[in-house]
Amino acid sequence: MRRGLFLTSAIFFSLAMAACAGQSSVTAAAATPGPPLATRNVSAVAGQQKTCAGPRQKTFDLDVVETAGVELGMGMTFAAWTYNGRIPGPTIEVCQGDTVTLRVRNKGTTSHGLDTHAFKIDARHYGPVAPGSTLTIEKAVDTPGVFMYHCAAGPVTDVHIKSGVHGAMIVYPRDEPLRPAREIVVVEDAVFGSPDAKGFIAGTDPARTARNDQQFSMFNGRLDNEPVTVKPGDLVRMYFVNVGPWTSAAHVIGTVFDRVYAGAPYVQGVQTFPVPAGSGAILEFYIPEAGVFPFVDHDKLAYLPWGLALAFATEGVPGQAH
Ligand SMILES: [Cu+2]
Repeated sequence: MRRGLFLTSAIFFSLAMAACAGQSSVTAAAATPGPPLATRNVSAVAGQQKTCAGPRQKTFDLDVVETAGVELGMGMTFAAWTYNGRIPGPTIEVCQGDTVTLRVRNKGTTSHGLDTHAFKIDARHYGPVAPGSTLTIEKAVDTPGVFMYHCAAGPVTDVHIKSGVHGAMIVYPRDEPLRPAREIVVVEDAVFGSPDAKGFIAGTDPARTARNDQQFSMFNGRLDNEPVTVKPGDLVRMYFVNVGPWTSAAHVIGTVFDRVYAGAPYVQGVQTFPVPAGSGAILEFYIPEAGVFPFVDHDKLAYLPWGLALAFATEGVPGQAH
């Protein structure tokens, strides 16, 4: 069974290693952070400095694509509906004060739209629009943070969001420099359909979305995220969005959040931070010493066998890339 095999995979090995790690503690922040971090599906961010130094008018093109199947890992394939053919959609990076134009081409067979939580705008601008049409939304953004964006499809919006049509949008503060950190984007989402004998999930079951009854939850649209390599002393800044279902109990095993930004002001010294469905938070934590530090949803530990853990691991940990 795939699940059985996965139990012996790197994540669980890493959890065991975390329990017996005995390295000396490192608490100082790295003076110069390493490069930004990435997962299998979500690439590294450009970051605050580069984004805020860019033009104050930023335009993004997104295509709504109803796929024949995207790979999730663990032998699973899901006929997802998506932005740009992927789950989650591309990370949108803008700076406070930018005027942002989103051009959404509906390449699907039914109506789709786009709602970004970063805009303050008449909700009717979010669509949906008919197949073959382009939805254009423009607004200046003035509230920094990490925001969810997702399909807006009228009364069937819930099914569309839970079919994969969602992503993260970062609005960097313009005048408050963020601390040097290793940055990463993590979107928690889920699949609401049953796999056949070949692991193919043909689509979303509306009865299951209505019950918030997921087959499994995922980080960044994958069941097979590999450990992310960090160094002792690194400050990690995670731009986290929870698509749902339910509230995510965001937690890193083996450390305490140093700061959490979910609006202003930030809070300090948090063991587990609640992020409701449809919201986001910027989670900052230090890698306290050599070892393994898995990011989890503490209320969905039942999905650990489905890979719902994103391990941050230092170099040299067995099973970890060097
Ligand atoms: Cu849609």
